Amino acid sequence: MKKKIITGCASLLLCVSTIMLISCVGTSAHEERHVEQHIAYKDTSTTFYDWKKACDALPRFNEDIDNPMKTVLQEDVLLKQVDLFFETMKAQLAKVYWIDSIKPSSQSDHFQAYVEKLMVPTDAVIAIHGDFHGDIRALNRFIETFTSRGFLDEKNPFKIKAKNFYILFLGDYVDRGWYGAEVIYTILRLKNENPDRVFMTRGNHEDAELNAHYGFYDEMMKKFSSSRLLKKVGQLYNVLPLALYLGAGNPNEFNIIQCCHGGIEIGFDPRALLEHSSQHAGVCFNVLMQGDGFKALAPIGLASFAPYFKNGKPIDTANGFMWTDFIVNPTKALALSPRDGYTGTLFEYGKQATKQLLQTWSGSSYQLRSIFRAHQHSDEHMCNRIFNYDKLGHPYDLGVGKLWIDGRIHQVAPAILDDIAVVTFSVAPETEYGWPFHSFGELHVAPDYKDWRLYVYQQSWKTN
Ligand SMILES: [Mn+2]
Repeated sequence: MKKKIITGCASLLLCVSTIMLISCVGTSAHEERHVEQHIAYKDTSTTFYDWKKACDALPRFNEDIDNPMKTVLQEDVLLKQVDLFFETMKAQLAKVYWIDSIKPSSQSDHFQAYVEKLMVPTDAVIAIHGDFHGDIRALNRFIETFTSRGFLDEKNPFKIKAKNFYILFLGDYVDRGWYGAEVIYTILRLKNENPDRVFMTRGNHEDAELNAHYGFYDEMMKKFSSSRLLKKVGQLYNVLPLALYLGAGNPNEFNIIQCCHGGIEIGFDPRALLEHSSQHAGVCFNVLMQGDGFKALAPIGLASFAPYFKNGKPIDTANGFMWTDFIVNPTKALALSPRDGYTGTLFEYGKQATKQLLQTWSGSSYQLRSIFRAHQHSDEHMCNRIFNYDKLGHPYDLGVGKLWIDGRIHQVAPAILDDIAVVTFSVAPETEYGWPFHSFGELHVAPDYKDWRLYVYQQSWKTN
């Protein structure tokens, strides 16, 4: 396979494999000589290396038209990992400061709309991945990459080794690919091993109704012949936050990025959450739902969208974080979304509206800088930014879409975030989308926002 290195690498510390294409990485990996002894789970003594080997032996996506939905997972192994996750979340949610005292349950049959704010150290490194859609190979490569970088424990790559390292998954773990169960299992191994460092936001495919139409329901029934697991996985979805506001800086002057699957929740005013002094705070969504984001858009002439927002709530609640898209064309401010047939429950946000809302939702002690998200993989203009090369062979946006930087397209890696309001991570390659790249990010925060950097790993990929 072809090996290519994007220009502008200050130093190339490693290649994860000979096919890994990396635009990376200036700082050295954090070394810790003391390696803790891994205590194996009672039920899952499988090491990452055994697990990866077993997954590698499974059929590739679209390799075999009569794929029998093979798995190397046993039902009880996955089930125990899900149960362990509920215990993990029980302890985790108890540690969060809840604005207005309403706290989500650690296991629920009902949709729980909540968001969290997490302050990380100013030297934190955050590995970020967009939609997996059942691509287990992509997830295992992601783990291998950060093991090679020294952030994960080489003895047990499910365990984070570096003090300053975090992992963030942006949702859509299942559907559209063959290995949703394996992806969930692997993500849970990471979360259960590192409860304070691994975060997963909820994508629009973390939904039973979508799973019934886009493959995960069939996958689970064929692999495990049981609806018991599906019920538990549904309860798992309900425990995932809709967004994680990730902050760094000093208490009087810090920067925040909003991390979620889709984008903007127009009725949600995050200021009370973001201003709160707690390092890790949360709020159940309806508590702040009275904030009318359209009022903030009135000064830029977008009050005409206000009729879609009634009685203090959008017509259809709690879907903007999971579903919305952004308009690549920098001259368009706001539009109705084709995803809901232009009925006004969803919007596409342009440069003007997005920047206005980020500014409105900033406070005296912090700036809300950017939205880190995934989700937009059918839109021609966004895909063009993420995946395509220009006539000279330069990638437009280095595998991660950055809006709006038209004057700086083809920028040298790593990305200086500066005034980039929306960062879109791509979907893993072995899915129905069939995208030719695997890419993901490594965010380095800093005391000053001008020093934040986004490194992008990009690997050319062929599914067959
Ligand atoms: Mn999505």
